Amino acid sequence: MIFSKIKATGAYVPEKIVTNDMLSQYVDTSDEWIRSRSGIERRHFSDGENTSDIAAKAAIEILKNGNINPLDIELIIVATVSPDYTTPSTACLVQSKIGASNAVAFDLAAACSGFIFGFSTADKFIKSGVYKNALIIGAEVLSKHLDFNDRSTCVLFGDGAGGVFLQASEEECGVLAEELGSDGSRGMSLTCAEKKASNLFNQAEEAKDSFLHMDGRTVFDFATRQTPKCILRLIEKSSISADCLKYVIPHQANSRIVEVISKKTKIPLEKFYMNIAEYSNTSAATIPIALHEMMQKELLQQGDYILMAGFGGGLTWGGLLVKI
Ligand code: 4VN
Repeated sequence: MIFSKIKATGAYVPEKIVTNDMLSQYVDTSDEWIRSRSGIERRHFSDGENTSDIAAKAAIEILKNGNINPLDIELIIVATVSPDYTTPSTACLVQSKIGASNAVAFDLAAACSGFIFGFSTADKFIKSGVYKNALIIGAEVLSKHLDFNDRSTCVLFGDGAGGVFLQASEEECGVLAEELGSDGSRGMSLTCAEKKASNLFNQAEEAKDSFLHMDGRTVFDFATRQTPKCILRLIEKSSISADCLKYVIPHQANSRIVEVISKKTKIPLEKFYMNIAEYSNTSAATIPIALHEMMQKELLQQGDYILMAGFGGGLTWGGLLVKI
């Protein structure tokens, strides 16, 4: 049996830090409001770099950390809902920027679950023997889609990129169990950049804007109901008990949601890694940025079991139980 081992991790966030206080000079909000309702203290905003630029910087960091030659990369998946273009894909732009000319590259759109869906997809390519390795990156420049007149949403999101390099391995490691799901019927509660069907013969009215719109209540309720179920099912499916988990890495959407998930799953809050204070919600990038930070802090060692859980736009959810 072939497994997909995490050979290296990496991340990159734009240098520009925007604190809650800085934001409240432009938006009718306050540090107190943002901090108490979401756990966010600051976020990083692009100063002109686009999604492929920050994704490529994260990729270069991953290659450096794993001492990997870009020409050896066989598959590149970029999970993003804020691509530079519809085509070329962000993954193709990254391929070119890092010189991975032997790789096949494509984007995957699953919003906040994108990194989990991408990791799962790459794992199947590796387990089937089709590819021996894969670079999976979650990258978003959400600041370009924020409506700074919508104070309930624009304070919650930021920019960043992170990822992993997976390699075929004979030892039991990588994805040991997974639980992915979608509910398109509730998809309209989180939308970004609608494109209307309009042409010479059928002139639909233009889409109003390309902003990220969120019905926070609905998405919040979804996350607090669906994510605990997903985590409990995932643990049940696997042969690993919750006590054996070193850490849970949840999508960093809101620290209060994580408190609910902890209560409902009876997994102690201390096991949930959180860094939303620093980066806010970077959608597909939150989980790989957190994973890389944990590796750098040496919070994770070979053989440790972790559970990663994404949930959000689509609506989608996905959990992976991974052995480092
Ligand atoms: C998952 C979730 C969220 C999300 C939804 C709502 C929300 C985050 C609404 C109420 C507000 C505080 C903030 Cl749960 C977003 C995504 C997208 O990645 C995924 N915060 N809030 C308040 O308290 O009034």
